[in-house]
Amino acid sequence: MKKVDPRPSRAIVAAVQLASVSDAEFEASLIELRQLGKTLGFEVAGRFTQKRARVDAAAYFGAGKREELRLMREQEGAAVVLVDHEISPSQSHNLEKAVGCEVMDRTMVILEIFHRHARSRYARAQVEIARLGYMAPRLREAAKLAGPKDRGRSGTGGRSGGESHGELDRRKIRDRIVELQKELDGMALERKTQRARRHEREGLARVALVGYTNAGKSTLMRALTGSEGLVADQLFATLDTTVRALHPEPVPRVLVSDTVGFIKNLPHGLVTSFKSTLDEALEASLLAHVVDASDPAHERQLAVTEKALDEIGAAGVPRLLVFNKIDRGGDEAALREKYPGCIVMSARRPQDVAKLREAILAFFQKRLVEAELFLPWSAQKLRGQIFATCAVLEERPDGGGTFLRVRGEPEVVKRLRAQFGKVALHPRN
Ligand SMILES: Nc1nc2c(ncn2[C@@H]2O[C@H](COP(=O)(O)OP(=O)(O)OP(=O)(O)O)[C@@H](O)[C@H]2O)c(=O)[nH]1
Ligand SMILES: [Mg+2]
Repeated sequence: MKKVDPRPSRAIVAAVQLASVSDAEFEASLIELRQLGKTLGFEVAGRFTQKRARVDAAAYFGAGKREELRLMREQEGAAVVLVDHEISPSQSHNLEKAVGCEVMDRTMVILEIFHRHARSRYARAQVEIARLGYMAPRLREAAKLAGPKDRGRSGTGGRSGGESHGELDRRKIRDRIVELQKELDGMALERKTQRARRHEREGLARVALVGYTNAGKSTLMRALTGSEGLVADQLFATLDTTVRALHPEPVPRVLVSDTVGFIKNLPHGLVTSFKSTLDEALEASLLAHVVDASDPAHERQLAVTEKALDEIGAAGVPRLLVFNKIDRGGDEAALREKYPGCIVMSARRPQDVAKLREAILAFFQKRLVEAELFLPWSAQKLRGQIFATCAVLEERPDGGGTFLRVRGEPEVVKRLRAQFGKVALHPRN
């Protein structure tokens, strides 16, 4: 059996600081890359930076710096260099040659995390498409660098005569992407039907927890719903949207969804998967935007999240701004002044979670409407549905059935009326 080395591989984080990037921004980004590296299981052994007007076209760092980086990585015994930019296949190849170890750019690091954390069939397919899209041009580059020698080399099998290794791989990638996309389209349809059914069953009051990665969304989800979602001090612990009812349950119920986190410079291929994963969140009537108040970079993180929300079409959805982790740091008074109406809290304090719950409930209570419905004896089996989706304020027998005075989401009340028409249900006023 192969022995697994228990020691984590060592990595160096490396970046060129462009003239347009402030020191603070540059630092925050490197710290984030370090966290991304840790999430992948690397022990980050050092950092290496260079100021430049633009990155070196051939190998990202200039020639002298490449040599310095090689020495540093040898001294540190690092097995990989993590680069804080998306670099081209040839830059990556040349840099690897110069420093003598594997180079992963920011995009590849994020893709790898997504790959490892994807659980559902849906998330897996999304991430695989993004990875294939990233790999395709790199394979082309590798084939070019390998030159004509590569032609005719065996190993892949099933290759038709005259086709080079690289061409074959590219064709396979294209086919696989088409196949995956078909699978995804099917799943998307299925999810849509499921969502519609759930709406019918459970009503429409829905709040989505959104925000930068590691802000504490899943922790709040657990605290608000009493569920056991995955919480981890990692970036992108959550990749799938999960939905649970607020617990203890108010009437009508409120559903809470936990969503994938945002990050700056999200790889292009993943933007699409974010969109579909977030579709569910977009159907929420309220977005609780969770921000890590203790992170010195929280303002930038907040801005990245807001921009991403705009891009996926959520600009118009009402927001509740939630500054979390205040027990770890952050200036509560300054936050309250700068963001009126925000909630400043710690997911670790039950009384704070209760306050968040109240704020969410208050939002939904405001929207509720009251209606009177008449339910004939012949339609009593619908009682369950009414009780599940509305608060029943009064109930009295009346002639051939029951009058119910209910309070519920406007859409739910409207649907109850439309669904059963005047025969089974008579709304009054
Ligand atoms: N001190 C402190 N730590 C917190 C608080 N809320 C969450 N955490 C910790 O922060 C880390 C990230 O929490 P998660 O709930 O996984 O964050 P997330 O937003 O779901 O992250 P992703 O799924 O990666 O996007 C975990 O280690 C939590 O225990 C808080 O209020 N105070
Ligand atoms: Mg999470």
